[in-house]
Amino acid sequence: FLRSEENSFAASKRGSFFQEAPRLRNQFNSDFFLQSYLRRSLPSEVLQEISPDLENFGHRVATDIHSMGKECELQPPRLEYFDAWGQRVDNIQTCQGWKQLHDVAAEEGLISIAFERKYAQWSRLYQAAKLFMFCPSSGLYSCPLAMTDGAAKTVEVAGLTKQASMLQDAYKHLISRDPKTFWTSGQWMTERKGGSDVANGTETIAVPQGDGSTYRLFGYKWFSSATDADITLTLARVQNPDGTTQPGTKGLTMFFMRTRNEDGTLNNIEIQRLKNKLGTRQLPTAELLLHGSLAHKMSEEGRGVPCISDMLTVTRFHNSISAAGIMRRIMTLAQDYCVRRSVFGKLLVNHPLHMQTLARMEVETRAAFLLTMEVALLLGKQECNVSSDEEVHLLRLLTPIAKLYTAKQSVQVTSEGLESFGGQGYIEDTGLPGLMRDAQVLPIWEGTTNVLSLDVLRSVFKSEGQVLKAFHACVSEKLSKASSSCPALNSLCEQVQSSMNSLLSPKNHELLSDSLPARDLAFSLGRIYIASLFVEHASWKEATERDIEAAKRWCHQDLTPVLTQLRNNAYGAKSSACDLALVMEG
Ligand code: UCC
Ligand code: FAD
Repeated sequence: FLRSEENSFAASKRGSFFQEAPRLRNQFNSDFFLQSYLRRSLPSEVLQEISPDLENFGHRVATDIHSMGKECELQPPRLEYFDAWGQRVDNIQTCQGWKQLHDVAAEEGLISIAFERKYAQWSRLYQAAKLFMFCPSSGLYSCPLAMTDGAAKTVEVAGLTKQASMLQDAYKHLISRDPKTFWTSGQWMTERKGGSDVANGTETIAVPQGDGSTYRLFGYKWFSSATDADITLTLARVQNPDGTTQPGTKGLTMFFMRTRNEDGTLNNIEIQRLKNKLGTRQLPTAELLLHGSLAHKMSEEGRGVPCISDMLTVTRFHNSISAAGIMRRIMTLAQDYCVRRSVFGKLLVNHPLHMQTLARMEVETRAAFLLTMEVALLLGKQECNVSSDEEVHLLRLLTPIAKLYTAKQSVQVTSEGLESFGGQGYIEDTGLPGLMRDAQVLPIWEGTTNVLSLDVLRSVFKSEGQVLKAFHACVSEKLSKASSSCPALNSLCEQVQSSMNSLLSPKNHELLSDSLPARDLAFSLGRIYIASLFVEHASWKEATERDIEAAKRWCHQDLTPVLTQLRNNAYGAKSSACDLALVMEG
């Protein structure tokens, strides 16, 4: 036997090698791409003014905010149905970290920045940069914030000028920087019969109280993520005097509701149960019974869906920010890990095959970031009334495209990211699996991939093709500017232009008349637009060789999968029948 001091696996010792964990550094200072993008996109005086805040926040999301988020993961919400004396209370117990994140959100201006508009049309980009760093550390507090932002926007658009002081008051709370007065909002749309098909799925009825504005709601909301919110926007069918309601989308009206009464009790809401979910466990997602909840009509009768669409635009934008943020986070950790982990005699960073894998993730991450920030710029312009008609159309088209594209990327990149840590990537205590579980919801909520692909078609039809004209004009302009300022990009720009021209050629208009190609079309539009953003960035005066390389790599993939499928006859009736047969075989 070896003497115990020579045996490194004696009971009192656990071996001498311990792998260093990946380190999370300041998420602003260490993000080269974020910094260079902001330098290019913001006026220098704006950047100079907001940089100290971004730097400070980049530090916080890697330190104290990160700890709060971790606590939310480790101590998920619990539902207490009854108090000690048997009274039904339906209290959602959340951890200290969750409560602190509420205060952080107010103090850091995560909502207010967008509405104060101190930096005019760049305010949304400033907000997006903060949220991008925040969401992977936020313990999913980013979710109620998305809905709060969406509610503030909807109240601003629908109510501030003409409606009651109640809405003006709510607006002040939603955009407050004071934690004591800051409110969050929910968005209660989904019912048992339908989350996508809200028009046919909504069973909730609104019984008028006789004053033309207040109603009592009766129904069952099947998913409510911000159950501990102060207010919510929701849909219901107004009951006619004879007890009937109008079916379909024309029967839906949007309502504003306080979740609690003045005395703190719930507004005739019973929390039936918390959902047991794959991820997003930090969130108190619940099923709610509304049994006479007092609500205020906010839209015109029958205009609920178009009215709540203002909220959807903002929450879908947040979804894209979260997707891009989660991708950046796993990338940054994988990048750090590859200089700490040695395998087969050398560090991971010295294994070209490993670096090829990470480089592919990096290109996807940059792509998601560029597309999301483009939406931020367009939204900021629209809100400051400085958009051209073309930019308004573009915002309408790119919002669903960015949501559906980045959500799918985030699932793929977080999965690859976990693998880049080997077995450790699968271990809960590292905090890594949570990123993947949380990413998996991004393509589902706020409209699934197919539903958003159909929304892309909706935007085309509704604008009589103007959104595609705007798309073509904007991409062409970016390409032509890029190739004249950076000749090295000429052939790349020509290639993208030609892909876009083929895609949007009149002979392909049939693609827009059917739902079957909708998904591939949306992905094609997404890839082409991202290509134009890559070359735009690569042609900037401070661009690096890596920016040009990233643009090339992006453009060398199939930019128009819809045309590839078209050539393969994938959208004919025969192919459709085969789809059915393949899926249902046996
Ligand atoms: O999932 C949810 C919350 C999760 C947590 C949030 C986290 C956020 C990110 C944070 C990350 C950490 S809340 C539930 C979300 N639910 C959805 O997204 C619903 C998905 N389904 C759809 O989007 C459908 O397409 C519907 C419900 C919009 C379809 O409704 P309709 O009524 O059947 O559709 P119609 O008939 O085509 O449209 C009715 C009207 C039309 O206007 P008018 O009447 O003027 O012609 C449409 O143009 O609504 C208009 N409209 C829109 N307008 C429909 N969609 C839009 C749109 N996107 N933008 C503008
Ligand atoms: P379905 O509509 O039944 O979809 C099933 C499948 O059919 C999907 O793959 C979909 O893409 C596909 N599909 C649907 N329609 C079409 C079509 N026309 N053509 C082709 N394919 C189609 N909702 C809220 O209102 N508030 C919340 O706070 C909220 N929080 C949530 C939190 C979590 C964690 C989750 C998972 C969901 C939450 N939701 C919330 C609900 C969410 O928005 C819905 O689940 C989502 O919109 C999908 O609706 P559904 O579940 O009814 O699926």
